[in-house]
Amino acid sequence: MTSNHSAIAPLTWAELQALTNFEIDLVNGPTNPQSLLRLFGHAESDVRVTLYRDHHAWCPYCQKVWLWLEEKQIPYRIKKVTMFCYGEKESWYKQKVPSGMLPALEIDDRLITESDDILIALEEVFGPLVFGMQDSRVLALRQLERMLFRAWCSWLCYRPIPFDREQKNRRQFIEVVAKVEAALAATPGPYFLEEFSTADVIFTPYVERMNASLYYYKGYSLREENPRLSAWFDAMETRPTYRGTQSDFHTHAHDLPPQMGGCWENGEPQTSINQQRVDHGPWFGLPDVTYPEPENCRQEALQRIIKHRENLTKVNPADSQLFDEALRCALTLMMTGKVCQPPEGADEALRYLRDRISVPRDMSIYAAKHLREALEKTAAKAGDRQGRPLSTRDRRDQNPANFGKV
Ligand SMILES: N[C@@H](CCC(=O)N[C@@H](CS)C(=O)NCC(=O)O)C(=O)O
Repeated sequence: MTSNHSAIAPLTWAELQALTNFEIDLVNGPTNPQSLLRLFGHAESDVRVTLYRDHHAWCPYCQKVWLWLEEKQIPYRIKKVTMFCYGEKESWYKQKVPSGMLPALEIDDRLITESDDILIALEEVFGPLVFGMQDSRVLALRQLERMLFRAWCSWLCYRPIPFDREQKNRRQFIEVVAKVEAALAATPGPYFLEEFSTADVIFTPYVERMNASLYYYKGYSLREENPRLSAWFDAMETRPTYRGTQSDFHTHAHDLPPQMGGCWENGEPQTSINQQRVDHGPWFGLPDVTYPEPENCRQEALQRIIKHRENLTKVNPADSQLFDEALRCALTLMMTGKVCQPPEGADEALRYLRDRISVPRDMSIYAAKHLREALEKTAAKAGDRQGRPLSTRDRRDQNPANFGKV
């Protein structure tokens, strides 16, 4: 393997470490996927709730319960479980929940499954999140959310045969979106009811996944084409709770196919443009986020890579030394703006990682954008080979067993 060193050598790991002091308080600080205990200033002895959710911080039904607990600031523990498409389900969890389905929640010694039942049980003990799950207006909105979900699945996940089915599915989805726009317009603020409430929590997981998947597979920008939904997304992004759970287009576009049993792209020119953008950048400016970028997101990305660099090296198909040097080139660029010539083969190695950054599991949305950009710019200096393609059947390449399971 030959190396084509330029005048600027990549920083060493020690030099890189000196450039970040990113740290958050996992127990009492902002919402984030790494926490295993959340106290919100309470004592540990106050904890009555355990949430069982996926390692990957991807499961939409888990996001719903997660967001609710964070909004209500209920002290809770988190136990992480592997989803089938990422790896082996833990046997201790199968003993507790034989179906292996997530989320599950314990309040004191009572085990509850099914996300809506979980929210109802939580309300019984801790009170509603402004409006309760059984409130007549929330019930109507819950039905609307399921209607939107079904219209989305019909459009995204079923093969469009006969050929006019695609247009029909699109029309049907847009008709339901019009009902959602009308529901949002029925109150003066940006949320579904007079103030942020459980109704917004109910819509969050799938509206986020719809925004990503329809942009990528259908060339349709839900957030940009619908003013009320756009204002709703903006309002959600003012909430640190939502920011902590928020994913990006790349993660959703490539995690949905194995979960949904396939996503059908419509082959339209706008779809190809959007796919190119989500997969190859530029990632800044995509309608997956609009709040102003926090100052320390490069430091966050660097800290997360440093923490997992040995595991990242082990799972990368490239030679370890090559990957180590290539990665330091990318991180040097991200932190200093200085370009280093990466070793030969860095294009495949770095793009392998670029395609496997999972948001929010690995880092927050802006940190991931900076990292993807630095990996891509550095890879481009080595060549145009892409990394091993992502499977649409499973995501065992993301097996949490390879990452110390946190
Ligand atoms: N109706 C259930 C649906 C839960 C569900 O479908 N969970 C999926 C993840 S999104 C699951 O646990 N699948 C098993 C697995 O992937 O391991 C609820 O609302 O909680």
